[in-house]
Amino acid sequence: MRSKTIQVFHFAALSLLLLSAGCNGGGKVTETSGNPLWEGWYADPEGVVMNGECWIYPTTSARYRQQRWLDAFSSRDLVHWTKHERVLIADSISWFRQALWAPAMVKRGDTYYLYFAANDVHEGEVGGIGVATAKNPAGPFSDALGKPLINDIVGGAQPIDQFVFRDDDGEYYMYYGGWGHCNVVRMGEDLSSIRPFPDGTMFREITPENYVEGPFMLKRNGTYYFMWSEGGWTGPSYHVAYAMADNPFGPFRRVGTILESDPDVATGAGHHSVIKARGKDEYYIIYHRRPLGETDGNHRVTCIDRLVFEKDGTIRPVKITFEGVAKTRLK
Ligand code: FUB
Repeated sequence: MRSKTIQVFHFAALSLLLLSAGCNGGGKVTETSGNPLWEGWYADPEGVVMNGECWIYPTTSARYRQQRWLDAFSSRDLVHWTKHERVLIADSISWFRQALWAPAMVKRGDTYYLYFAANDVHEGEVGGIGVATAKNPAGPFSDALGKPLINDIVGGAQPIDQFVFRDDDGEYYMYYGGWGHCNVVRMGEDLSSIRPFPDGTMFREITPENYVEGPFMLKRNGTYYFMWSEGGWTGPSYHVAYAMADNPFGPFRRVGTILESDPDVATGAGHHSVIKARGKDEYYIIYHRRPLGETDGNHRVTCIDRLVFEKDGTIRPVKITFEGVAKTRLK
């Protein structure tokens, strides 16, 4: 089944357009994305720039049994977004029971690899991290293996919340883990298997202090920035912290918090990803948060704001906004 593309109406952007009219002093209206980026409950957003577009793959934030598909969203400028419905559906995953979570995306050549977690797996059950492939970022994605890529619980890490990072030497590493433990594995040539590290081990635990879930890795000016979510995702205390290292395996010593609730804007800001603007040292953090007054754990919306590096290489705590970001060109 081909996924259907529909234009997303920008209710937040439009209202902010009116609010911000004339704010640049030249009488010209500054158009921003608005936050949330679109209507609907969506969490754990993986933002990735491909072919000059930003694609966001979020979790459908609903009860576990209702989490049976993934939608995606694309934009050329971070302001106008197109929704691509059901790029991956549970019916195409033979081992699926419930809880399709936290996608991660890699494009290599003309193939798109969509990593997902399914089943909220526990010891002795079938589930964990799977991989689906397609020739189009909007799918339809097909389960590549017919079984999980990582099913076992290694070192206490629930196999969920995977993020795949490509290092400058061409190696791909997958960081993953819930239940307060994070592992890194080395991806095989086919990006659908894992292979041993040079020392023969398959899994390395890299859990930093306070880590809960949602790992993300970014390399900038030779420094590895490892980021993760802390607290409980159903509550207001959920937030993001980071560490810096000179290699992809750490040790990752916690530097500080970079994303958290703002009592005037939203609560439970976490489970994020980061993208970079074209040709500039400008970064954007894509994350979910809970609107003020909402208490349902699944009432999470996807947002974007600027992520700024200080001159000394540390990360400035993010100011979460209702405005979101202005138009930008992407790489
Ligand atoms: O949406 C399901 C789960 O919520 C994710 O896997 C967690 O990281 C949390 O954000």
